[in-house]
Amino acid sequence: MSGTLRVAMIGHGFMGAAHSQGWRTAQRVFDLPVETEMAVIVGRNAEGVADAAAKWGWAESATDWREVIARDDIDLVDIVTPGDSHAEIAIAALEAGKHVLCEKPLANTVAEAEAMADAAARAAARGIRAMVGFTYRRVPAVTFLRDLIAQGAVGRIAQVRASYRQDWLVDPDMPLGWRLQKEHAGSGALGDIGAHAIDLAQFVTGMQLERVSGVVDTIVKQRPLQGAGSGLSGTAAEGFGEVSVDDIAIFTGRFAGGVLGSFEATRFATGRKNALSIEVSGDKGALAFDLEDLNSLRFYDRTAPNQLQGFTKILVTEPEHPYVAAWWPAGHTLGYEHGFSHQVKDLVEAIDAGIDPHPSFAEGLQVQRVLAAVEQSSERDSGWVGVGERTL
Ligand code: SOE
Repeated sequence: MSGTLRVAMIGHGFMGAAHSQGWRTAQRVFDLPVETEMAVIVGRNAEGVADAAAKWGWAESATDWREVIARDDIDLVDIVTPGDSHAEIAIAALEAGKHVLCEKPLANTVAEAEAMADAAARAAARGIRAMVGFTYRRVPAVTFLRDLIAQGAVGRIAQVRASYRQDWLVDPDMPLGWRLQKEHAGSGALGDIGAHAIDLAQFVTGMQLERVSGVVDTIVKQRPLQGAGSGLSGTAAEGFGEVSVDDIAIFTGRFAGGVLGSFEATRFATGRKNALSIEVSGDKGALAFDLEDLNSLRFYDRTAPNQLQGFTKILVTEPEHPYVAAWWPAGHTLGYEHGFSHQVKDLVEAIDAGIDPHPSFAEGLQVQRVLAAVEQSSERDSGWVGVGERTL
């Protein structure tokens, strides 16, 4: 690596915009140990990717990711494509000696995720780092919630509730974008947003899911084909196609140590736009977070005098809170995009320090195993499935 970390980003959809924001802003806000350079953005559509480069601040655009990965003047590859290409690109990049940041879920299947985790382990032995983009870990209120739990604020954990609820599929005219096609996305609400809820629950509690029991369902089975645009912003064209993924996933999970968790991932929660929420209940108190109110936490202190008990809203906007000091004066709020800058900061610092960043590909693989186990439980039509039992 030169004194500068030269980044290539593969993909230029919604996540491309979000990650670009992170690369552009992190180095201006945080005192990073190495400079970062937005060297090249890659996409199949030459015109579209050139526009993205100009708009988001990439020095160059290109259409062939293999050529870009082979370049000596690239140090890190950021993968923001749909899940069906994560494994191929990430493994090739790691083998070419590039650090990798890969969007979630890590892959579309457990087998792919295993191959990626193996490649990351081999690369780590050569000082090459890999990280998966579960960005919500880096919302200051979430990181702070994790810290509070680790410090014992809720005491002994008794129960965990995690859900990620959206409503963009309630509209039957919403076209059949790649997120609704199994061959591109792997699964539906389960992998796209349930993966975030799983990662968050395991991250904040420090406990891993060992068994799950759940059910997935598809409410609208056919949708208009997608015409212009792509992903979440595509428009409908003539004709209909089959939805091959779940719209809703609901499951219970047993963490190591026996604690129970309940999970919900849905794109049919009418009125819930982007509600990722988690609540952890313990014998000393409880902590809750909701992405729709992301600058705060709710804390219930069971050790307080009875007459003072009740959930208290903590504003996570102070310099003592994780990441916050670098931004605005105390009391000023942050939003969705800031997690992407925090992700860049933590990744760059880990690379510079020569340590493996988190969430690692091994952690991404474990989430993938949970997703597969939920699907298997649903296919069996009831009952617990061990995480890791399904290998595909
Ligand atoms: C769409 O469901 C989506 O953009 C997800 O793909 C992201 O992972 C999530 O952060 C927001 O919603």
